[in-house]
Parts: sequence; C-alpha cells; structure tokens
Amino acid sequence: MHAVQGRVEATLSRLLPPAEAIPARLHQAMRYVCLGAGKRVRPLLAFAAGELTGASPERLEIVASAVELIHAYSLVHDDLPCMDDDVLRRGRPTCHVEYDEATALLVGDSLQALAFELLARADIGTPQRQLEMVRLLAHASGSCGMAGGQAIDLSAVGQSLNQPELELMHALKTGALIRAAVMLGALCGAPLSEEAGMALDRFAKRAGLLFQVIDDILDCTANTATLGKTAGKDAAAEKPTYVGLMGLECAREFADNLSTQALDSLAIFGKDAQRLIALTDFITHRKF
Ligand code: GRG
Repeated sequence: MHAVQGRVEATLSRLLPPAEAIPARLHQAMRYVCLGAGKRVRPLLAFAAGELTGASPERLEIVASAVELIHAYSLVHDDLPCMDDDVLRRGRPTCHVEYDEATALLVGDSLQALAFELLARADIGTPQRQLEMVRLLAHASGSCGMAGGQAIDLSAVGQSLNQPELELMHALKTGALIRAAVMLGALCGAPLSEEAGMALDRFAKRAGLLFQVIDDILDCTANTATLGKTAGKDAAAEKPTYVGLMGLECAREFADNLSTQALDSLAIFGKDAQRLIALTDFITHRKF
C-alpha cells in the first residue's frame, strides 16, 4: 500500500502544473489539495484491480491519478459554503479557507479537466480502450454518478430516506467513482472474460457501498483530529445516513455483511485477488 501511495503521490506531483507556472495561485492551490495527504483508496483499488489483468504500473499510475484528481475536485467543491461548508479537510484548512472561494471553484474545474486530459493523452491502451476509459470516468463523475449523488444528498437534508433511496444516493455519490477506479484499473490490462468482468463490477459496487457505510459510522464515532475533517457533521446537518436509518450496531452488522459479500464476489479470481481482499479489509476496519 505504501509503495502505491508513494507512486501516486510522485505521479500527481509530476503531472500537476508546477506551482510557479502562471496562473501560480491556481496551480499552488491545485497542488495544495492533491498532494501530501489522503488515503488514496481509489488509486489503491485501481492498482489492485489492474493486477488481475496484468496491467503495467506505468498505465495504472495514470488512471489511478485521473481518478484521484476527480476525487480531489469533488472534495474541494463539496467543502464550499454553497455545499457542505466545511473548514477542515485532510487535517488542513479547506481550499476556499486557505485560498478563496473563486480559487476553490477553479481548482475543482481544473482538476476535473486535467483528469480527462491524462486519460486522453497518455499511452494507456488502444485509442478505443482510452475512449472507453474516458466514457467510464465521465459517466461516473457526472449527473448519473457522483454529481447526481451530490444533488440527491443536498436535497435530502432534513428528509428521511428509506434504505433503497439511501443506497441509490450513496451508489452515485461515493460508489460510482470507486466502481470506476476498479474498472479503470482492470481496463489497463488484458480483457477479462464476461463472467470475471461482471464479478469484478459486483465487487466494486459492494466495496463502494461498504466504504460509505463505514464513512457514516466514522462520522459519528471518530473524532475530528483522527478523521482530519469535521466529525459529527452528518447528524448536525440532518443528513440521512446508515447510522440514522438503522442505528450504530445494525450499521456495523450491515458493513460486515457487505464486506463478506464483496469478498465473495472475488472468489472467481482466487489468489490473484489478494490485494483486493486486503483492501476490502482495510476499508472495513479503517479508522479515518
Ligand atoms: C461536489 C460534484 C461534487 C461531488 C461531491 C464525493 C463527494 C461528492 C463529496 C465528498 C463528501 C464526503 C465526505 C463523502 C463521503 C465519502 C467520501 C467521498 C469521503 C472522502 O473520501 P476519502 O475518505 O478521503 O477517501 P481521502 O481524504 O482519504 O482521500
């Protein structure tokens, strides 16, 4: 994990515009939000999925970075006063606090654009494969994916959602990008059989939901210093969560079941799925 995290940090640092390049303030802010922190869960998943298809690390570092750029953009926009209005992210002042709102907006826009530029320009497969990757990441990020999930999240404040509604919101807001990370990693290597591709997609969906259920649990059980972001925000903002819906104990049980189901979907890959198995364990037991 440390090796992949280090590699992604180095790749992002190489691919982001230098801090002194004009417009320097924007480029400094882009580097501020992307470098030096973050668990890099999505890149780790991309690398682990890539192992199943024999993908090269040179290709994987590009798609992993593209997904991480989209993730970083989403966090910057999510923290803005017009959205979740938060002042702390990854243990540091949020982008609009450290810089200003207009810069934060442009940072998000620029990171999103850079993600697609990377997928389009780097040598990561045949042109047809690259087009498929661009389509996959765009769909996962847009109104039928992450941005759509965020819209549902914003409109659900103060509402009570039932389990299928909550699941849809999280499948879009958090799950879509996690799923894309897994599938993009796999797409960097040899094609999977239809059966294996479906099994991997099942895994990715379950891992995405698991990630979010754990996030809900941590929001009400961990403290701000450990999380590196403001704890207890969901309840304070009257957001529907798994803990709110089913209580803490049932949410934990639900997470354990999802973890087992995610691991079950990997059975078809045998020992090749070792890293995805380890990551599932990491996601299930993470403390921040
Ligand atoms: C603004 C278009 C737009 C989308 C925002 C993903 C998202 C939608 C908002 C993030 C808010 C949030 C706290 C969501 C819960 C799950 C989540 C994505 C947590 C943060 O991801 P981690 O834990 O963060 O992987 P690090 O900092 O480790 O990268």
